Amino acid sequence: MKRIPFNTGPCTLRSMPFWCVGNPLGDPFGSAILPKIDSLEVAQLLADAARQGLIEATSFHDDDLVPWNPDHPNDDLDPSSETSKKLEAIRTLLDRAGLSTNTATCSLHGHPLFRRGGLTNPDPAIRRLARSKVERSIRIGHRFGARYFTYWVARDGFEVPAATDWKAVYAWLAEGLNHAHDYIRRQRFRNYVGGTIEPKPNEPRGHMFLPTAGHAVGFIQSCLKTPDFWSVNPELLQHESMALMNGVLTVAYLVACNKLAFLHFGSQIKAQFDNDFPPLVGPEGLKETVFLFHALDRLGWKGVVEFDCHMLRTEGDPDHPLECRRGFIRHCAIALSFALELAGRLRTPPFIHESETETDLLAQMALCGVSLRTIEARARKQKR
Ligand code: XLS
Ligand code: MG
Repeated sequence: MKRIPFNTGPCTLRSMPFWCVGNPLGDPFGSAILPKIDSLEVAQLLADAARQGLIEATSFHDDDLVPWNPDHPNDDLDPSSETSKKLEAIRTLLDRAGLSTNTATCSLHGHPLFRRGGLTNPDPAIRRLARSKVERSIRIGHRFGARYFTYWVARDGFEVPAATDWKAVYAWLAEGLNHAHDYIRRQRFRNYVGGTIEPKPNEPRGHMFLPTAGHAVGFIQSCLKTPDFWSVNPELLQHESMALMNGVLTVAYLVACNKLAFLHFGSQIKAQFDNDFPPLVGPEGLKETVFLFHALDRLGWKGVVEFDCHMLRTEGDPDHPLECRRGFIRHCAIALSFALELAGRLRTPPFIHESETETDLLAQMALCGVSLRTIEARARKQKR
């Protein structure tokens, strides 16, 4: 299989997380299409993709790798536990394929115990449990040499404003994130270059407490003890588009604030609930995606592009659950290279024309490999 070039422009490393490859393609109105596969099988698919030159890194939630039992929150510390053995087996597979770990994140969304949130759960016992699950995720991330610890806002939000303790929620959130930072420092886990916040505006019903990149930066600067430790990983186009934000502006803003850690990358129909289309797939988003990479290039930002999307439900093949997942990884890699290639075409001036309309049209012509001269020549020919 041909290697796919990627290391042009802003992208230094491509990461494909466990949760994207393992995803069984259920949605609120339809059950899973693919059988769930074991984390070792996912690791094997990722390792194969790395050998084929499609990705260089991965990421995971704790639960993507090993199950969590609230009665044994420190099982990973016992080298003879099933958890430790499984983690080591996965690590060996990834190491042998040369895959590094971009970020470790804690699943505070899946387990029914967290149905009223994780770090902002109104029950202090559940908040404590959430913090201990964060600690375990941080330890797992350390084992894999993860560069970041990520907090995705997940179910920390509200469905009923009247039932929300507005005086407390942001203090709880700050307490939880400060705790994550302190734990990393106390344990002297030097693999972590920092923590990231991944904002998201809503889930099918709830509003989330950190809806956009702007909210996340404001929270980091004003409410957290160590603002320098924290930055943001926006999910583009998805999460910002859900709130009708523009991804180009989001990355430019985050770079200006020195808060862009890495990208979560996929595609999205504006104002819909999280589509998680693969990059460039679906009915819209091409222009925004290309201009987003173009902006990053002009700003001189370089970093990890992490896919965060799912294959189309129509492409889930229950009879070939591994093959269709391989295809999905390859499509993501192709889409990223395609977007970078198109963004590279925009580098050629002239761009800043007196007319903004002309600037936009010329930029898009450069993108599509069409020149004004060809269009005018064709028009002249038709007249004759
Ligand atoms: C969901 C999020 C999630 C995070 C990882 O919408 O994108 O997948 O990125 O916790
Ligand atoms: Mg994401």
